Amino acid sequence: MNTLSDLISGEVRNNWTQEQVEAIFNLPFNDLLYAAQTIHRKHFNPNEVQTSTLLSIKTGACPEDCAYCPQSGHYNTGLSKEQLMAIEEVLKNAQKAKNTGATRFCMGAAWRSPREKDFPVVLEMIRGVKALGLETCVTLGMLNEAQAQELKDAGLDYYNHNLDTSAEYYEQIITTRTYKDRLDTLQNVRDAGINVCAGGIVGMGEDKSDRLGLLRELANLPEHPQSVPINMLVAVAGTPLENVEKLDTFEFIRTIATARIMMPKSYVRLSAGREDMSEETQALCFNAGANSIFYGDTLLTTANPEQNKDELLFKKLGIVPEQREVTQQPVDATQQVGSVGGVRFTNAAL
Ligand code: SAM
Ligand code: DTB
Ligand code: SF4
Repeated sequence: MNTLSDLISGEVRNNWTQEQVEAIFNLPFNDLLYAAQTIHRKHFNPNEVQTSTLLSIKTGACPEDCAYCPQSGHYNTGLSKEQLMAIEEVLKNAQKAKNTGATRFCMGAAWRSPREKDFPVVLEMIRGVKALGLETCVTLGMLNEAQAQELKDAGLDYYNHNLDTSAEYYEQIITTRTYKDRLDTLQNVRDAGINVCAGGIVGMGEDKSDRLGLLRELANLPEHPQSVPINMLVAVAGTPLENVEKLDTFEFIRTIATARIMMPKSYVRLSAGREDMSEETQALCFNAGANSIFYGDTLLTTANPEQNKDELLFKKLGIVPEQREVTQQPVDATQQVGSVGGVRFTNAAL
């Protein structure tokens, strides 16, 4: 039997029950934030936030039917479709991101899975971005074992692939690929030795039990994802979720805090949805253990707070962007603070 204090002890576990997750999530708000912040401080500098910049390298006309996504070809969101971006254009954007202080460059493609003819181009982009001294992340849809291995060989640091929601709610959101497909891709990424970036979206009309279920699925993976993006739905006109009821802000903050407690050593990213969040909400998310953001004026196709707004917020909160030194060492995915993904941390704020 686990007592409540066992549940919030910060032990790394992969066998959470729904009841246990619920007990954490439903703690009085102050107790929840205190527990999350206490655990956070055991593994991270509480005044540092990791910054990643996103770029859509192939936009729109996606064959999948993800109900939240402006890039799905199933819905008319008025998005102009684009072909795979030229390598030079990607590198120009990456250099710009580096100049603004981002430490990771994430390239996203609106694909079900990468096509054979495009894949070598993406490998080249990864090599090029890495050569600029940035960490690399891509999100390209489903991967098989061989593709994961090729990405690893090209030096990829992180692969983003989200579970999106609970196994139970999933079919309300996507019908063109299964939950198991997603788990299989995550396994291929993990087996190739690439750091896993996996999270989900809240505010899609799901129940609280689905938010708990998403966190349970993520924390019960064989290894906790090194990076856990928690997205607040960006409701885009033309998608089936356009008019979904907004999620209460405290439910969002509770989701972040519960993720921090259940996956103590993972980076928890306050991801999409910041454009509509007050500074105070974001500050509470950092207090709840979020320690990563997307940095730059756009996410993939929707708006993100402008860089100077984020700089100002960081200044007000005494937060500094986490500095990383890319070493080109082979990936050691042991989730140790100080060496995640072959990257050494230099602790700027200490
Ligand atoms: N096509 C690839 C895939 O889905 O696997 C990669 C790109 S996809 C846009 C990456 C993730 O962005 C999705 O899994 C989803 O979690 C998130 N996302 C997409 N649209 C969103 C929205 N409107 N609001 C919040 N998150 C969103
Ligand atoms: C993630 O979890 N969120 C990012 C990233 N991974 C690829 C994407 C958010 C997309 C929001 C909608 C858009 O801008 O198109
Ligand atoms: Fe396609 Fe990814 Fe959007 Fe789904 S989330 S429609 S797979 S781009």
